[in-house]
Amino acid sequence: MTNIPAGRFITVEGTEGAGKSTCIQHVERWATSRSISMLCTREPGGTPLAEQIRDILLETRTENVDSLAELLLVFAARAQHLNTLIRPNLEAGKWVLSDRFTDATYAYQGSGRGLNIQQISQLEGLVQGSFQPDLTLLLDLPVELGLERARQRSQPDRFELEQEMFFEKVRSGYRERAAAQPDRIKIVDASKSPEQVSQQVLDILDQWLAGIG
Ligand code: Z5A
Repeated sequence: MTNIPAGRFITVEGTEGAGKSTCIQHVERWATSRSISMLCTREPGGTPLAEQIRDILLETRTENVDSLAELLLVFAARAQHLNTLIRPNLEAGKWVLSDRFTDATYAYQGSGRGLNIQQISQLEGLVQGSFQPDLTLLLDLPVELGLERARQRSQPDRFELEQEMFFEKVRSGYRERAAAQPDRIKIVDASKSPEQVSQQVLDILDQWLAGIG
């Protein structure tokens, strides 16, 4: 039997309609089956203040949103989320699972909006120090397929109104990060059937736990 270490931080990432919500349910069930106490949260958001910032970020508006203003709002929400929810729970020994984290900032604000990666990295250092997720599941699928899935679901928010090219850049940004950090970021082929995606997620979790337990 694998020893369960305390306080691990897992994130789930992906482009539009990748199936993060479904993946999160798999991770939660996997954790429960191993008696792991896990807090599930999301970005932007996760605390009352950060959720208010999320609303500001996602709301469709006629005013053009400056990309730097967007970046600073993302990190403001993250500082609150990290310092008042994520870190205290990890320090108490709980596991934390977040629907998106800083890889999303590199992908959306960096690759998607074209903001300077050095500036993102500086803000990351300011807000997080050296703090990083222990494991990131990157749900990867062709942009067109994800948008098709997402369209069947709900009214588009401000990000979802972007053109396909924006999401192509976001996808490339994510894949480049996964290639650069293969130990932490594990790619899941999210174009497969729900059962096949679920199996990939469980295999990654089991292998990873065996490596750290
Ligand atoms: N953002 C940012 O810009 N910078 C940052 O630093 C951060 C975030 C942290 C909100 O994120 C926005 O914030 C996001 C990036 C930006 N904008 N966008 N776009 P979000 O994560 O809350 O929003 P989202 O990307 O739109 O996620 P979502 O709505 O939760 O989508 P999802 O969870 O990936 O998809 P889903 O709801 O699980 O699945 C979509 C549909 O596909 C649904 O009907 C499923 O039943 C179906 N599905 C799922 N899996 C399958 C398979 N395998 N086959 C067929 N159908 C499937």
